[in-house]
Amino acid sequence: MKKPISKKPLKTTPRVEEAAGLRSIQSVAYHIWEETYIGRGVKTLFKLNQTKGFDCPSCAWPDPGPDEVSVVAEYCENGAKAVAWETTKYRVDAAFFDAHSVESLLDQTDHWLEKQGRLTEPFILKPGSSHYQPVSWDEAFAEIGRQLHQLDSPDEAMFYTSGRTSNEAAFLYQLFARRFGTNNLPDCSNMCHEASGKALNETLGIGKASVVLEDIRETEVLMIFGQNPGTNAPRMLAELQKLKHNGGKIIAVNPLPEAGFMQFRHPQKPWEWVGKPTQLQDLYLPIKINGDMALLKAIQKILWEAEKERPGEVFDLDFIREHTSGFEEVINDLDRVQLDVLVAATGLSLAEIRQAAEMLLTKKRIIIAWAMGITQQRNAESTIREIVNLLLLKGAIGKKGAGTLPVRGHSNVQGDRTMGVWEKMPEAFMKRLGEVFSFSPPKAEGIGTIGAIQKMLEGTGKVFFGMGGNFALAAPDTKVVFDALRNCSLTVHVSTKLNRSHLVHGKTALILPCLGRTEADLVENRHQFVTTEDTAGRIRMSQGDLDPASASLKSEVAIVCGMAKAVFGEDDAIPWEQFSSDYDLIRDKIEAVIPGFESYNKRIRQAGGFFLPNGSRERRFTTRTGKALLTVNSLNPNQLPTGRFVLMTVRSHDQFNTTVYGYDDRYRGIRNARKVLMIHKADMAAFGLSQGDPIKITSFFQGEERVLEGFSAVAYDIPPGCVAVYFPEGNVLVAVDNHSPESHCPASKYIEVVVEKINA
Ligand SMILES: Nc1nc2c(c(=O)[nH]1)N[C@H]1C(S)=C(S)[C@@H](COP(=O)(O)OP(=O)(O)OC[C@H]3O[C@@H](n4cnc5c(=O)[nH]c(N)nc54)[C@H](O)[C@@H]3O)O[C@H]1N2
Ligand SMILES: Nc1nc2c(c(=O)[nH]1)N[C@H]1C(S)=C(S)[C@@H](COP(=O)(O)OP(=O)(O)OC[C@H]3O[C@@H](n4cnc5c(=O)[nH]c(N)nc54)[C@H](O)[C@@H]3O)O[C@H]1N2
Ligand SMILES: [Mo]
Repeated sequence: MKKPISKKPLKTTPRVEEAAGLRSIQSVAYHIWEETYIGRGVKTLFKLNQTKGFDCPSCAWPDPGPDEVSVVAEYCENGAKAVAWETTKYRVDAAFFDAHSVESLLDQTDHWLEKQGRLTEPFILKPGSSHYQPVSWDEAFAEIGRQLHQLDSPDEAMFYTSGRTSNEAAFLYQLFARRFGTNNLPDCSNMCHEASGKALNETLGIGKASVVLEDIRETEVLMIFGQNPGTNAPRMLAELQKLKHNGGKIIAVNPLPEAGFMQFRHPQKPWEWVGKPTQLQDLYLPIKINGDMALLKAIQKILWEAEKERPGEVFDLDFIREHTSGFEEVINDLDRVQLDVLVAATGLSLAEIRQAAEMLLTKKRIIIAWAMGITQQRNAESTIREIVNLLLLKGAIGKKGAGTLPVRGHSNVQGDRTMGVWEKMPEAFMKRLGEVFSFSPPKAEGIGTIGAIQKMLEGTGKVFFGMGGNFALAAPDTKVVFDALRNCSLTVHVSTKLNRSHLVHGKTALILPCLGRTEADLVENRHQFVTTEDTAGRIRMSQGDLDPASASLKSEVAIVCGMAKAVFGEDDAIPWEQFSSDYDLIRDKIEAVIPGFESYNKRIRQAGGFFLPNGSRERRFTTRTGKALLTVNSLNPNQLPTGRFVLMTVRSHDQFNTTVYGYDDRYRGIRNARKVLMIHKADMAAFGLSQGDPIKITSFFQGEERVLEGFSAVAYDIPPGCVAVYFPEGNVLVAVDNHSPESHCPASKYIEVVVEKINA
């Protein structure tokens, strides 16, 4: 985090580059060349997202069905980068840790840490020592067992999950935690789509997307709120292109004009690399940060006025009557709210909003997609309920070409939740888990990410176990999280690569290196495969076939089972040993516990896998009223003292969450730098800032201040009053208590800040 990696000066180009195309192929080639042996890298890419291959470790965008799998690999630039990063030729071994103390590693950048390569064997940092040293797997598991048994209560342990973990490993992991006696299962979803799960469950009875890939091609209008698919779900662009070819329209709502929406060339269709790219967006609405709820309400109000004039032509009254509750209340609210108040809260003009409403007016097949721009907000849940309102008023759910599309992030984050990685799983799941494994799961609700940080700070959270991820940098309030982790008696991380969470550690620390997605998982000479769930709820198998980065790696499944044997003894009633030698046995148990997995082992072996049941796709709304809920959400516009900005933290094109591949944000024209603040040129002028000026950013939350220095100002096409920095650097500014009201999703896109020029 400290040393700048690049000696090259910051460069910006005003032009927003086109997305994908030849440039992305060049970038893929570069990353494969840099990181891996060319044969290994190319072989791997051809196995990506194929029926008999592995699931891309990058995003959770759905793969095409079995009939559509092309002969060419289904990959994108950033998926390829993720693969190159995992299949690297570099290694972090015992000699590496001999040469580098933890203290010296703390001075290195996050890019440098991961760039050192794959971890080769388990390592331990003993109390008071300066260097990690090798430790046997048995000794590592025994240490975990000793420390867990020393706790006064199982609730002093926390078991975090990042969303790359397979269904099989996640199921055993949550079983392990609950068998140990705690529901403390924080996960990356707590910081990601938690608000979507909350608001969708409440209003529609299911917290997942209601659409499948085919729906996108058939929609008349797709609205995309707060998502940058060109970088974070690049394969989505190819679907948007199909939608356009079918005559569909796209409305992009985003404070930034993201390249992916403007000009797209299919990276796997060379004939598109020259000539005119596809302009994906038909209407771009440069919304003020957190202005989305007001926009959604304004659109509904305009549609309602039109509906009153032409009854039945705008709203789907039959659907509303048959399938929803709350209509009267919602239209009364729409009558009450004033359009000019709503418009003012968006930062858009009335004409722009009318244009959006006009595009929706008579349309019946509408999809609304969203991601972190909506969920990491102080109004997240209300905004998502307004998305649902708009779809319900149009009857645009549970039919072809229509519905909700919360685009998931990590490749198996959705599957991990389905498997029970959640601090508050519903009672039916807990009951069934107890029946199938003959034990009493803990009753008390566990803690999520925010709760975990608080617990560690208070000293009642003593053992932090991370199944993947990089909690130290991903969680909000970096300095506070560092203090929290350092307060633990034991921190354990199951990882593929070295990261900051290994260096910001408890009294004792363990690094347990695991196989990646691309690698063969051989148990007693038999290949095991795992399964994952994508954004559209499709379950598929994933099987790597590369030789593992080191012979001492274990699969995540084997790690959970090894730890379980050390903690519960060899004679535990749960057959951990058998589970780790045959993953079919785990799937049989998943089938026994979780609805929708009937004939799991059989159906997963069919090409393309299978879809989980989805009530909202079939207009079965399992809510408290038995109908889809139209809700009234009161407006909560931004109110900032003069001189303050709202800051959002976003991903660059060269990263996967806390993994920094490089220092260029190609699509945004920013090069050789990550410590930049994007700010409107009028705001720059008003605050006396020039391009590249060194600045200090101070954030304010409930009377507290947090400071970030060493940044430069960059003029950018962003609404006045809004500014942006990159995640994870910006996490220093996110107060741990600054989160959405209902699901406690960190508001990492809503941070009040002041920007000041400093003398270099
Ligand atoms: N290559 C790559 N792929 C990834 C990831 C990665 O880091 N790299 N991360 C994965 C994960 S875990 C996730 S969750 C997803 C994240 O995917 P995204 O949600 O696309 O990620 P962010 O960069 O956080 O982008 C949020 C977008 O929201 C916009 N935004 C911010 N505030 C607001 C607002 O108030 N209103 C609106 N309408 N828009 C707003 C920003 O300008 C930005 O375009 O991607 C996944 N895929
Ligand atoms: N300010 C701010 N904070 C954010 C966000 C934001 O937009 N702004 N986004 C949030 C979101 S959406 C998310 S999802 C979280 C992400 O939070 P995390 O999931 O905790 O973080 P990652 O950066 O994805 O984790 C990277 C590490 O995972 C390990 N790893 C990689 N592959 C594997 C594997 O196959 N198995 C195992 N066991 N380990 C592996 C590597 O060691 C790597 O260093 O961050 C959140 N934090
Ligand atoms: Mo995420």
